[in-house]
Amino acid sequence: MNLVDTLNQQHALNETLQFREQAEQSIVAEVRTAQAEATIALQGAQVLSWRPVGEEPVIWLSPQARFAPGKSVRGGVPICWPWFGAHPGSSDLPAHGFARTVPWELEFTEVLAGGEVRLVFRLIESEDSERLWPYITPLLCSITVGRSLGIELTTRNEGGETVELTEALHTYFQVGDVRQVDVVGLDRCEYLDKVRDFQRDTQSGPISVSSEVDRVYLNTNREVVIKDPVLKRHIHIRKRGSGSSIVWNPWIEKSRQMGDMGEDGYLHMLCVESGNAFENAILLEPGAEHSLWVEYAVEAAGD
Ligand code: TA6
Repeated sequence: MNLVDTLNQQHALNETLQFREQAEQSIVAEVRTAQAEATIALQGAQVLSWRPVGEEPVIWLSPQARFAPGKSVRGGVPICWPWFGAHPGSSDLPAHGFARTVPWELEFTEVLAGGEVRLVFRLIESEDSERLWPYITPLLCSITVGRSLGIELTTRNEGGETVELTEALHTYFQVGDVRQVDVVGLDRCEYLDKVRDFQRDTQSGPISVSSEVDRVYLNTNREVVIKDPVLKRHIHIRKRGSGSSIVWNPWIEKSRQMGDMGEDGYLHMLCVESGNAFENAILLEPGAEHSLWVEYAVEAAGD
């Protein structure tokens, strides 16, 4: 029996949750309920789509996203772990760690009392991953699909030494036109501006996008809201266990260089990532556990 059949036999929940092959060796879970639809890839436990019933999709996936084993997928909610950004010690190691490009095991699925569907995935360690990260730190990702989308990333340190961890849920949100969007909630927050060689600055008022934006906002646990006048909605981004919020849009030239953003893709996406990066790194002592949690919700809004 192939893996898709095994998954459907062990974890399918009638029409609510089914598994299928999305592309060559890329298996996805399809969630369909009265509240929402979502697609989640087993590689990286990566949410690829989420759409509450009656809404436009909330999570953006590039029309040129490539699905191949070991390759990151442009869009959705890539999990950056156990480091965020460039590897602190070696530039030839993959940016944003390896969690998003390795297979995960589906531990269990359930339908919650409120009708939401919950899936819990566990990262599968390997000799390759242990070479990159020689620590015993099992990683779980719990994804709850309903009118809101909840994601919790839990790292447990089962080794004998303290580990320094950086991480992020690198979420691509779909917007009507990024040039007309305002991002609020980070006013007066300090940030590192990657576009200006990580120069430190302080946010003044809402964030708007009219060129490449790549900022790591530090020491903030605040809720962030994407105000989208084209789609006439606000996307609320709540988080716990996260000291950093990263705002990124590659704009025109960077998109062209990346080659998998699709024609004008940058106009319809905005990353607001919740994580622990730079000085917000997590020092996880032996026996300790750390969870990063987010919840995304959409509210109709005329402005
Ligand atoms: O989170 C923003 C960022 O670090 C940008 O600097 C850009 O590199 C982006 O992530 C995408 O990274 P990726 O490795 O997915 O192409």
